[in-house]
Amino acid sequence: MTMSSTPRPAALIVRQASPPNLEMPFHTLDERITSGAGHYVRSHFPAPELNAQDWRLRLGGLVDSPLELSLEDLKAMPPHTLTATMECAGNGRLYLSPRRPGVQWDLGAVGTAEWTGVRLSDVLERAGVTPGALEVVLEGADCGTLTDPGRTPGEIHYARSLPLSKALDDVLLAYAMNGQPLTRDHGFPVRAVVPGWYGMAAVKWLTTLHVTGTPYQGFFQTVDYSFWAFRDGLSPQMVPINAMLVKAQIARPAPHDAVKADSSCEVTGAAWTGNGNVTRVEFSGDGGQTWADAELLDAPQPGVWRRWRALWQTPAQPGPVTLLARASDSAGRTQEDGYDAGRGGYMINFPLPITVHVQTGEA
Ligand SMILES: Nc1nc2c(c(=O)[nH]1)N[C@H]1C(S)=C(S)[C@@H](COP(=O)(O)O)O[C@H]1N2
Ligand SMILES: [Mo]
Repeated sequence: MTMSSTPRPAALIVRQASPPNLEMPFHTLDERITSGAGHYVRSHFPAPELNAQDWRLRLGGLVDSPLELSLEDLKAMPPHTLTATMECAGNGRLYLSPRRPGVQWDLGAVGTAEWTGVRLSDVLERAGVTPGALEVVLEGADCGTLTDPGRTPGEIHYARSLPLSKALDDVLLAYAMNGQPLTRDHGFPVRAVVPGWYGMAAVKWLTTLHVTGTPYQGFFQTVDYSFWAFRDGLSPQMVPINAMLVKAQIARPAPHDAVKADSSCEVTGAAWTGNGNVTRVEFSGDGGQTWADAELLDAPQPGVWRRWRALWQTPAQPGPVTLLARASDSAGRTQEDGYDAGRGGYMINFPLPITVHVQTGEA
C-alpha cells in the first residue's frame, strides 16, 4: 500500500560526515520497506573495506567444534528472509531538553528492510554449544578509539553480546538487504539482524562469534548502550539496552510545516515496538488535550512497523499547534509522557511534539 501524496525519495541527512552517520528525512516515509539507499546509517568507526573472497566468520568459545566459515559456506546453508524495523537507540535525541551528548538524531534514525541470510541458530548448532553457555559475543571488523560517552581502553572493535536464548531464537546473519548484497555502510559482507531490538545489537562487518559463560562487559555493552533500570525494588542497575520500546512518529506534516486553517489535513506516520505488535495509534492535534484513534494501514507483523493515518480538522485560528502521536502494543504498553534521565540519551519514546503553523489564506 502506498501512502497518498507520495514524496520523492530524498537524500539522507548528514549528521556526521566521517564516519558516516546519516538519517532518513522522515517526512519522506512512503512504502513499508525503506529503500536500501533511504535507510539510515549509524557507524562508530570508519567502515572497513572487506572483500568477499578473504572474509571469514570465526566461531569459538564454549562450542564443541570451532568454525571458520567463508561467505560461500554461509550461502550454502539454508537461506532465510525476514523483515525488521530497526531504530537507533538514540533516535529522536534532538527532542531532549536539556540536550544530551551524542549524534543529534531527529526522527529518521529508523527504517525497515527485508534481510536475507542464515539463522545464527543454524551456525551455533553446527558448532555445538556446550553446557554453561550464556551469551554470544558478536564482533565487527571495524575498530578505533573514542572519548564519548567514555574513553575506550585504546583501540577497540565494535562488539555486542546477545543472550543465548535470543541468539537461538530469531537472529539472522544477513548478507543481503532488500534483495541486494549489503552495501559497505550497512556491513558488507555480513551483519547481524536482531528483530525487535534497537540497532546497536545488529553488529555490522561481522567477523567473530564467541560463546561465553559469563556476561560480556565490553565498551558498547556497559559504558555505552546501557541504562539505569529500576528492578525488584533494588537500587538502579546498569543493564544493556535491548528490545525497542513502543513508539509512534508523525511523518507528515513535517515539523514547522504550514497547514491551512479550518481544513481537513491528512496526518501520516509509522509506529513500531520490540514486543509483539503495535495495536493502536492515537493522534492529538491540540498538544495532548484530546486524542483520537488513527487508522492502521498495514497488517500486524511482529517486529515490523505499521504505517498509520489520521484526518485532522485544523483550527480556524492561525498560529502554532503541537501535534502528538502515541502508540500501544500487544504487550499492553503505551508510550508514556516524560523522559527517564536514567536512559542517558537513549530509548526516547515519549510522544514527540511536532509543531506546525496554522495559516489562513494561502498556507
Ligand atoms: N560493527 C558495527 N556494527 C554496528 C555499529 C557500528 O558502529 N559498528 N553501529 C550499530 C548501531 S548503533 C546501529 S543503530 C546499527 C545501524 O545499522 P545501519 O547503519 O545499517 O542502519 O548498526 C549497529 N551495528
Ligand atoms: Mo544506534
